[in-house]
Amino acid sequence: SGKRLRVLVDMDGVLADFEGGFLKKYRAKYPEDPFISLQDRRGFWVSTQYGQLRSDLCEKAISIWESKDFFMELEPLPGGLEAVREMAQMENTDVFICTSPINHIQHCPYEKYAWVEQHLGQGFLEQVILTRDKTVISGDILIDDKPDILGVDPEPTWEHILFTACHNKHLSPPQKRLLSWADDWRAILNSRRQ
Ligand code: BVP
Repeated sequence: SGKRLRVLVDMDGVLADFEGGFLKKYRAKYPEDPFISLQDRRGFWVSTQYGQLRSDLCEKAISIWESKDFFMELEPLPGGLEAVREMAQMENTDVFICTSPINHIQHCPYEKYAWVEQHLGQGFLEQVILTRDKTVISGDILIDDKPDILGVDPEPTWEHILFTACHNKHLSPPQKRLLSWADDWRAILNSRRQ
């Protein structure tokens, strides 16, 4: 009974392996340069940590995700596609993929749609929301690996569930966590149903 539950699911770091895809392509393109292992990643912004390692590495890092096929070729994270498909089949449940494209617009927005089409099917394109400001999107739950999700609305409607990633696992966040897609995401959804 009650109203429908709207779940917003982030893409990079939640459904698609941005960190793994980045590191693999960075090491292939810049084999002579230092890199940061996933275990040593700290902070949401890969470019910031690479810039701290050596100033020229910031723009080298950026060149990786600005390249054609970077977003398209990201591997799905374990269990993510299955979870989103299951959510979409649940009664009184609407699921949307809510993701922020990079400002280098040549490839990323197209490839994000193409990735969803390839992995979840053409019908799922109806569920894609590209926005640079997630606070203006209304929902009951936002599952996202970014610790601080800010925008023009100081009081978003959603509860942010922090999805654990290499860059946030050492934090003590105010939010509830989802440790992985093997964790009990169904209980988190049920806790928000009325
Ligand atoms: O499209 C991703 C990659 C990009 O920011 C977007 C984050 O989207 P959400 O996961 O919040 O939806 N991105 C960009 C940089 C640096 C840019 Br300069 C970065 O270090 N990490 C990162 O994810």
